[in-house]
Amino acid sequence: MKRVSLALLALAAVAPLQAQSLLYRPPNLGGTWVPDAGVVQFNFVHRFYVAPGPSHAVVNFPNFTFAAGFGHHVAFGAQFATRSIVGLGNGAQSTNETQVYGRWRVRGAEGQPGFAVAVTPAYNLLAKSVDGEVGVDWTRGRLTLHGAARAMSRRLGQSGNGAAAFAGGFNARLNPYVGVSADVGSFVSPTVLAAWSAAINFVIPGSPHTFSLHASNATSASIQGASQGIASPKDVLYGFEFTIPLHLKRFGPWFHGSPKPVALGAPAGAAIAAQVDMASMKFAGETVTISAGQAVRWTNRDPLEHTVTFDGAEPGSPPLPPNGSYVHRFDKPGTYTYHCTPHPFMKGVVVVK
Ligand SMILES: [Cu+2]
Repeated sequence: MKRVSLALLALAAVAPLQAQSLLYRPPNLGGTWVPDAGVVQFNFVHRFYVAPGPSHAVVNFPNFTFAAGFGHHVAFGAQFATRSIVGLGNGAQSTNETQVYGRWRVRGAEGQPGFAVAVTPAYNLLAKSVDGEVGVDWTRGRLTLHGAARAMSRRLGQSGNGAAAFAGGFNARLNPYVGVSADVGSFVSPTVLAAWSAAINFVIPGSPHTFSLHASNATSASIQGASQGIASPKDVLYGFEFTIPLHLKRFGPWFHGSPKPVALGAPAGAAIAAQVDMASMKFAGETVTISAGQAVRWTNRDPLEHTVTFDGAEPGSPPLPPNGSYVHRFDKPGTYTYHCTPHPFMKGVVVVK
């Protein structure tokens, strides 16, 4: 079915490359990253280690980020981690961490030279903590530097005290498709192991996707999770991130068709002297006046079929589909009344002088 295939095309990533590129963000910094308006960003981070000994079991640390751009440089989103270090501290009932957040990029734009600043208020459901981050980045040529200041009302595992953390990092772009990045983030006091990461980042050519291969010791991407590293049982996790922007307008045909214009009638040499829209089950402009030899164009703006059917002998239109138009030339002076066959209460008049 055509509408489904359009959506599949969107998922098959034929959209042009836009923002939200890992060439402009290291693995553990949200930075000033805001999806464009009408874009839902889905980022998938997967980290793991292989347990030593006879088992060689793979222990996984998946992370998901969903965020939607609402325009005006504002986004709302959520992050989910199923084996978060935030959940390993005292007082945690679970390792399933959810952080909901908003982000407003106050100035700057991704990939543009100069400074960008974003504020990120958040709530960490696992820590029951109101968190926040101010992120700053500075781009010049191939280099982007990042800094972040973080605050939490209830740091998990530390007797419920508030806490502050700082983070910094960089991206260096080797060419338009490949870059390297690294970052470090740490609580101020009491200190635990700082979080760090190092990555090689790729733009997948001809697609809106970016991809990174990285090493890190952070188990989640939340404000708290990106401020501390895991020390045991393994102090290095390897993994990747994959970014998927979904452009909602590509799914438009699922919700409201936008049929192609269809032109009917249109006798040769007809000068169109009046336009009549068929909208909201009415002929807009019930009476139009033209001269003999001129034409009227009717355009159907409704999502259902209408006709232009004359009450006299004048030939009328076939059913006009949504977005269809019909042109009819009037050669003789007179008053031509007409209606819509499926909706006889829709009436109009053409006066030809
Ligand atoms: Cu009608």
